[in-house]
Amino acid sequence: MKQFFSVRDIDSISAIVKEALELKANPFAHEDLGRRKTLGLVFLNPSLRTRMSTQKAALQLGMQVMMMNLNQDGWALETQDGVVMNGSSVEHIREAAAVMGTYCDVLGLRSFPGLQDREQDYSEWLFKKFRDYSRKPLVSLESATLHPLQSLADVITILEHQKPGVKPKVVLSWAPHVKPLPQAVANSFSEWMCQAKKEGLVDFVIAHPEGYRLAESFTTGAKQTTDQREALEGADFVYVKNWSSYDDYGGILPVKEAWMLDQQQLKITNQAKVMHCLPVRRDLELASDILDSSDSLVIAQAANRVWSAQVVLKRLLTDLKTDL
Ligand code: SN0
Repeated sequence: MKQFFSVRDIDSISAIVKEALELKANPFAHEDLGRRKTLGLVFLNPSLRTRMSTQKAALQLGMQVMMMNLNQDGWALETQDGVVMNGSSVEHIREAAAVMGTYCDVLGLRSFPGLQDREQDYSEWLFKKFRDYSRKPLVSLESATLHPLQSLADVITILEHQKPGVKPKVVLSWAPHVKPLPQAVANSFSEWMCQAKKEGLVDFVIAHPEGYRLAESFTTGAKQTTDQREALEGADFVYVKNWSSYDDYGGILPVKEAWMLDQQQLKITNQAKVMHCLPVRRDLELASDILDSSDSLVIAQAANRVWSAQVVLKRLLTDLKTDL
């Protein structure tokens, strides 16, 4: 593996989940693989789970880890070419990424979308520039359009908690929010679920209000509906997540129906387990009585972030070794 940006960077979901569960059973089995290798985690936006789980995963592989909150601690970054830097930006991404590439063997980058210009965000220009200028294998710690480490942890959690012998019905259900959030978590979950469906592992439905459809490139193969009730019927897993509009890009549109999942709606499901990537706003996105019940998998999901990061780092490190 040379980068981890999307589901397209892996061959088989069942194979990578199996490998992740082997690491979960035996976290220190490869503690020498990352010896004398350095991981640099670069953040342009806040993070709790990604930061801590990826660091823990790297340490368990014997790596050294450096963190950089580039927006807070670094020089003001210029990301555009052809700019005379006589304003507030101090350092160009060309030099900043290249320098960090000389210090690190593997890099990770978190960068949210601006949510102003859809084409620009969906071109993933920042991730690509950082990858190209750093000249090192790059892991997405959530980019403008995708969050693959989260989705891998989500698939691990679903396959661990599924009822034996039945193909689970998984529903991605839009939730209300007060702020325009990226589509990244939803796009990414959908992309991974569509691939899991192809591998015969799950059935997958997306439920969202009018105006909230996701980009087609990430939803091919998914059933989509604006009827939340219909989607929830017989569901085994409900993944709750807000995203802003893709069509009315970055917008928050008026929604008449009550989309926040609560115990009442859960009754239509097949005793579904409820998922959310966190952070979650209680009683806005998801009812606190669900979060506080045994129906919630949110902590198990967050715990599995370690194994999703560790399997990805393990594969990147293995390829570094074979390059030598
Ligand atoms: C991010 C998102 O992409 O939805 C990160 C999720 C892992 N979530 C937020 O920015 C939440 C912000 C808020 O104010 O609730």
